[in-house]
Amino acid sequence: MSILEPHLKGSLRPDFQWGYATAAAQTEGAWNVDGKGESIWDRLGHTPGITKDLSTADDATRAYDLYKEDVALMKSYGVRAYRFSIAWTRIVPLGGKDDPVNPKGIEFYNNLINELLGTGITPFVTLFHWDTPQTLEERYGGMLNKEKFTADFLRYARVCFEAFGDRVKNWITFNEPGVYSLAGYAAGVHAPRRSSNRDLNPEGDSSTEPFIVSHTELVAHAYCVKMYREEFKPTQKGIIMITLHGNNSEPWDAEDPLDVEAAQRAREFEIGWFGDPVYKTGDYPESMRAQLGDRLPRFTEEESKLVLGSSDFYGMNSYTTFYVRQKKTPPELTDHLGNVEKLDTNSKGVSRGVESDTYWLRTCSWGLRNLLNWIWNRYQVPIFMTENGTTAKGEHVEAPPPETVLNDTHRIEFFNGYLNALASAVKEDGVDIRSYFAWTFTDNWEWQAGYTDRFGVTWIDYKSPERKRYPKKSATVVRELFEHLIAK
Ligand code: PNW
Repeated sequence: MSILEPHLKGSLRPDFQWGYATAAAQTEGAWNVDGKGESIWDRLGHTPGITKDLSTADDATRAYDLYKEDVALMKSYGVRAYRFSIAWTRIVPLGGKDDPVNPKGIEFYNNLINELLGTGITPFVTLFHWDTPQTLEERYGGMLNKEKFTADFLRYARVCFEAFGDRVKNWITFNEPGVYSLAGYAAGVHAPRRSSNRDLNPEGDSSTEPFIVSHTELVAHAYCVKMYREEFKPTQKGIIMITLHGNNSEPWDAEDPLDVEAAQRAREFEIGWFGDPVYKTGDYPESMRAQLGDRLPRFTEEESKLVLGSSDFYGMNSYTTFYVRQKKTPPELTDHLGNVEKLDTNSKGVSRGVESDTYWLRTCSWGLRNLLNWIWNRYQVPIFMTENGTTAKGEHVEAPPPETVLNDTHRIEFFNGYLNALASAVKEDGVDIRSYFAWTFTDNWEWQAGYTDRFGVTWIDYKSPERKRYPKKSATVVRELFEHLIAK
């Protein structure tokens, strides 16, 4: 059941945008249909023994074929907006600036956008949600090559602005540059699977590459925004931003100044890494430079000027909170967290929250409110929440899913807690929040975890050819919450 707090009624602005977020590689399927090229996630999925359930995203939820049904279902969920990503390899199959554009790819997103607008749903479009063209990875190492990658990305973005910008007014350049670089180049578990761990990856260097790749993302983002603002915004009049990941960090022992400092440093390593260059200083946080030295790239003067102020709003993805304890040993070369441990309980034994079906994710709604305040105080930029949600245990069952699965109380409690925390941050703390996209619309392909992590408010029967969709109760609860929280 939804928890409608009387004192929070109408606390969100009347034009507050809400809906669900998805990504192309996790939902579309049709991986090689209608001229689509191969992405690094297609390659990963097709490499034997890599994904947790040995699955591929070849068909995923079949959102490419079923987009009309999906838009209708979303409409029935009451959404005002939908955040999806464009697959670069559908638009430019080989990825490069001189490679041909695929008209079938343009046609698909035109159809999707028109279907949404015709239904009264506002599209929020992400240009890059991790699916780098495989060809670019092979040609020059993808994002390890800043100059070449930026040029290719700009051309792809230009094609998108030209084709869709008459109707798309909300753009997101990169989704979570930090998760892309940390999971792909530090841990080496996401595509393109590089790290210093030779048991896992034949190539890579976790002590340098994550920082190089993130630098490329920031610079490519900034040039993309410059292009949009100069060439498209005057006529198209849209907004453009980057979406940053960031979980909340709290001190393990709130009375220990070292842990208090450690929690602050953890937030700087995770969030300030991108937030400071874009919204605050045009450079990386001092704490990162102090620990990483020359392994952290330096912005040229031109880059720094371009990056600072390059995002109209703060695009924010956040899921959970960790307790953070200062490490007593000097930082290792492969450390990217700020020399801290991230723990499930604090010094008093209090848990960071109820477990989900995803190892890193626990429910902690007060943590979201703290983090919203931290971001607002540090950057003073209005926030668009672009992702937040959870998995729930016990949803891996045979179809048809029983009532106990569709009545997804864990997810319902998550959304009740987080949305009331968000509304409290707006109403009581004065944080300026403009949107909320729940992750996610339907269960989907959770990257290397395959289909094992079900984040959807819609349960999917992966065994049925039509990937039959079953609404979970949380879809209704989210709607009721927003009907209550948004001012009329
Ligand atoms: C996001 N973490 O990734 C992505 O944008 C989505 O594509 C993904 O499906 C979703 O969250 C759920 O995982 C994250 O470890 C991955 O904190 C990991 C973390 C956060 C976000």
